[in-house]
Amino acid sequence: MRVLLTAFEPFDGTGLNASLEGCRLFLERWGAEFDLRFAVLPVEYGPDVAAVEAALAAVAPGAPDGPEVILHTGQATGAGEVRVERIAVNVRYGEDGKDSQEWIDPAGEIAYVSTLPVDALAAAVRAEGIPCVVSNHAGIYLCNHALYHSLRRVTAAGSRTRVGFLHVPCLPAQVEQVEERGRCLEVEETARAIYAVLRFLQRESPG
Ligand code: PCA
Repeated sequence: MRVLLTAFEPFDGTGLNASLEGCRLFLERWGAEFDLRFAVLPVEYGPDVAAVEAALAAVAPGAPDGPEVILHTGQATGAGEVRVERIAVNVRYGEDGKDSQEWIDPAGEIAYVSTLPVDALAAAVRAEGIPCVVSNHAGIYLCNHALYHSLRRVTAAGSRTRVGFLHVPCLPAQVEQVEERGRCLEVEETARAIYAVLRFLQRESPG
């Protein structure tokens, strides 16, 4: 199964991003089981989707369908469980930071629904003993932005590429650095959650 997997750079001052650490461990242990390209996205509107585009161009140059799956991952600060995101909304923070909000694309669809089987994926992760829920809102920061972009892109292209997003809790090391965060997950659990999702999709993939 051809996969584009992405994580985000550290952005919260801890020097870590749980999605990046989880993806790295997943790649080390199980990456070879997939035809996979990995990209790290900047936490900045514009460069995030440019990095997605650059990775897609490299995944399957000339292959009209691109990867079979685009799985974005990101850190959900404060979450105590893995969240399989169902919906990307056409809203983002403004240029001046988190005090204002604007449309991602004033002419765009109000929202897109993930084309991954989110309920089945959450169950597959829970079956591994890892807390996991379906979430209907990825927020309006970069995680939602990347998911909105990729869903819009494959929809516009009429591509069969399936697109989704896994939001993962902070790592224990991050919680120690920033006390009020409270909840976290070991990196091993995050890596196994990513593996459970991709293995589930690989099993039901026609190829
Ligand atoms: N989490 C943020 C942005 C990058 C990341 O890992 C979010 O939830 O939008």
